[in-house]
Amino acid sequence: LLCCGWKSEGGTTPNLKSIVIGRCYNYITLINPTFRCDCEEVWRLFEEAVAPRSSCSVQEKDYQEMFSIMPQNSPCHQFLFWSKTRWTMEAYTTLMERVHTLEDTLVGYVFNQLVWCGHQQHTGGGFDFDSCPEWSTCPDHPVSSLWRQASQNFAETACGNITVLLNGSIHSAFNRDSMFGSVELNSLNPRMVEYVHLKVVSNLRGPFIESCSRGSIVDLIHILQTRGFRWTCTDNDLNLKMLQCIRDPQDASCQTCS
Ligand code: ZNA
Repeated sequence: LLCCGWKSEGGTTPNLKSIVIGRCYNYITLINPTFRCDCEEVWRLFEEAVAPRSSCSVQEKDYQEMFSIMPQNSPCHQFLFWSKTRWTMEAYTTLMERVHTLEDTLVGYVFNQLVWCGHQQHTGGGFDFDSCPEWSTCPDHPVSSLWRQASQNFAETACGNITVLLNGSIHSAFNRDSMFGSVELNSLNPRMVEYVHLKVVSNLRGPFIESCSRGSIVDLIHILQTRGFRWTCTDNDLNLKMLQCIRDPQDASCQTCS
């Protein structure tokens, strides 16, 4: 549509095929060289799941074949879950060793932040690079379906100590409609998980809306307790605060060591 100007937004990510295959090779070559995977086959099975279907009708099961060649068996190190805290998650995982997120698995790494969908009406095949529907307007959205399946697989294998990063500057920090609230929490196994460590992180200048003792996080703690998880909850994790202060050293709350 446009050459060399601003990209049009909202459709399938441009160069999707090159990005998917390239990230896959990057993962198996440089990030996790012990991992075996046929990256061309990943693309083929992905395209086969998405392209023939209209943009609101790709279900988790349609990705089944692709998932079968992308095993998600992570060793039992520190699993990290997050909801509405992408920046914090990225900063935290960059600096902390042995913290494992869905984005560290092959499928999470390959599809992180990509957008894709088939054409809306008929099914002549191919991807729609001009526009894709919002998640909220279709339950069988091709992107959310893939993440639901990936998130379920990831949470089912979670073991040991797991950490959950939640956003204290919003209402419903724990949202039953989010991936964490609707998929991951239900897939955690209390017999495999030692402790659930909740960390609530608010913007330095607020607003300070939810905390370990306020709002939806209280409900989350109640659910964890009922399901037999051991848990802790921290409102002002010093490591997270320091990361925020590296980004924003001028903030008044970063002028003292507290
Ligand atoms: N890496 C990703 O692109 C991605 C990762 C996308 C969706 C889910 N995940 C998993 S689920 C992630 O590893 C976390 O463990 C889980 C967080 O999901 P959440 O609780 O729903 O939290 P969130 O912050 O609302 O969503 C996470 C990411 O999903 C966002 O950063 C967006 O990239 C994407 N997303 C969520 N809702 C929408 C959306 N993208 C487009 N439209 C939406 N309505």
